[in-house]
Amino acid sequence: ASANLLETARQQGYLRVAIANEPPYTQVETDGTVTGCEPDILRAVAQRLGIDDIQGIVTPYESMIPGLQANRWDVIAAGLFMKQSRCAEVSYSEPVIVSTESFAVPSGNPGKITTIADVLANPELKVGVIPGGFEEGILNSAAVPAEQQVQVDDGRSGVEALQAGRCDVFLLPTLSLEALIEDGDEFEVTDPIPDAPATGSGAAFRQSDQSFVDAYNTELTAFKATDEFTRIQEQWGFDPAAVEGVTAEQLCQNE
Ligand code: 6CS
Repeated sequence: ASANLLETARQQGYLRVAIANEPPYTQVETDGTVTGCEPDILRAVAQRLGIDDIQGIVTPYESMIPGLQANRWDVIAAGLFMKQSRCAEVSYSEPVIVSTESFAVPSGNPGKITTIADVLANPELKVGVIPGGFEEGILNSAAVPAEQQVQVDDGRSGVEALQAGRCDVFLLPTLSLEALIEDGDEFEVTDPIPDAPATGSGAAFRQSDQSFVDAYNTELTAFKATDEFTRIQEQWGFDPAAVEGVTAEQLCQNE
């Protein structure tokens, strides 16, 4: 860990951030600019702390916490949803996003899959999931057998797995699926899954950088009260009201 992340980042002019390139949570522009709801909020709060910019590194979800611990980046801002095991390993800021999970299913949803219980009730049904992702944890907590889980690298690979018939449904955040699946496609996105936990995320730092996290939270609280915070949420299709009054402590109870 850096002796003093705030001083180092101010001097070098940026924070190194792990992202996923999964719109609308995270997105890399063709010119390399890192954007999406969480990076845009991270950049704004970092600037309030006197850090000019952020520098993004695209990495799989399962590598984000190991890479943070190995000092390959300073922060994760990827919609890395809070839960007990992750909160034991990193220090999260207060949440900036509260969102939902859905299934991508064949149009018309012939299998009538709308809940995790539906998946559990049909041992033949194969569900696409990203390894190490929050969705894999939802399936494991519900004791969905490993044989029913098909691992896919990222959102795009999940849609390809559906198209190739390697899985029957694909579990991912609602808004990520909506960004991947065009209207009138052969697939559609279900309503938010009622028996999946609330998905909340904020920036994740090394626990040794707790003094940075404290300073970050002070500026984040002030930023949340601005029109700019609302504008960023709405630009990316998130509901700014969903995170109001929700704390990291609450979201860290998720299994
Ligand atoms: O927290 C996670 O692991 C999940 N978050 C997002 C925004 N997409 C997929 C990933 O598995």
